[in-house]
Amino acid sequence: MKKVVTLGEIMLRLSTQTGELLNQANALSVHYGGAEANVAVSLAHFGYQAYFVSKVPVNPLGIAAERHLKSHGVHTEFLLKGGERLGTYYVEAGVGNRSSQVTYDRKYSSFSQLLAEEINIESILEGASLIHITGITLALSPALRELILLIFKKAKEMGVLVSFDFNYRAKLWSQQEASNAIKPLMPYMDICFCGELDAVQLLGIVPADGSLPQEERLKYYYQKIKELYPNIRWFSSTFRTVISATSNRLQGNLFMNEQLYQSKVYQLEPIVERIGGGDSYAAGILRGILEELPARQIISFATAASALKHTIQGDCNSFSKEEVIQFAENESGVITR
Ligand code: KDG
Repeated sequence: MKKVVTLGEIMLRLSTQTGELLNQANALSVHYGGAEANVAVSLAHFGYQAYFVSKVPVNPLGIAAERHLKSHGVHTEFLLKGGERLGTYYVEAGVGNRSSQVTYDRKYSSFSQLLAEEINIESILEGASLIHITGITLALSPALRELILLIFKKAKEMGVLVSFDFNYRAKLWSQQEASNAIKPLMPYMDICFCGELDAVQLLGIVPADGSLPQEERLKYYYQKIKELYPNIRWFSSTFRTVISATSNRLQGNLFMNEQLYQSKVYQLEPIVERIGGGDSYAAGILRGILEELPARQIISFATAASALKHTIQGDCNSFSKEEVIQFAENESGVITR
């Protein structure tokens, strides 16, 4: 079983019931989430030894966050204990034409106060096949930005694949701040999850001709980024055509060996929960790359994993590799458990 590592913040998530605003709620439902934690959960369900590196407080919420990870089979040996609090976020469920809203309450969280010297980089990377980080982690502090640069450099020395998902969150930082933080990391990446807006707004790529079909534009952006950073071997993202608040079309895109591969299009209807769809997708791509699958299988598996995530509550996916494969192969788009 291959070792894979993700590093980021795990948060308590409190959400309203559908049809209820946060300022009306008398009860909130509890989930635990965080982009890199969600990826670790998916990878554990796909059969990897997934390690999640983070820091949680010594209190019942820290214990609950660790219990969440362990219940999904994620290894928590590198989960540090201490600091002030567990980051929290609130989700006001969307309905009809009103989309869902996220409110962060994560300042001074144990993870955001983490110092680079608290992490033994060599030991977290020892024996690992891959490390995955997202832009959310970079947004949280200068010390985390410094740590991630050190980790990426060491990973390259140790032959560990480096995966990065832009995951830009406008509520956490400006485009300029994100651009300044992400650009120095680009020369270390092997796998990059980014879309059109990331390419233009964060990497400064000249916008593609808007009259080109979406896939041609994406190909253009990936080629341009690859000219600047030839080290990146895989680029990926999804197209989500928004039909309504409860229905979308989802298609995965993978650019490798100078070619763009696309999955079949899933009609997601009804959508139970969108949060974590991108993380499930990323984990699916990572699994395909680690298994050295052909491009079409990689993209088919990842998009199916993401489509399945939209059918369940919470931030993370708990479908097994076999269930995702069954779903991907089933033309009717139905899964039986
Ligand atoms: O990708 C899903 C994440 O956005 C969610 O789990 C919460 O990590 C999170 C964040 O910072 O928004």
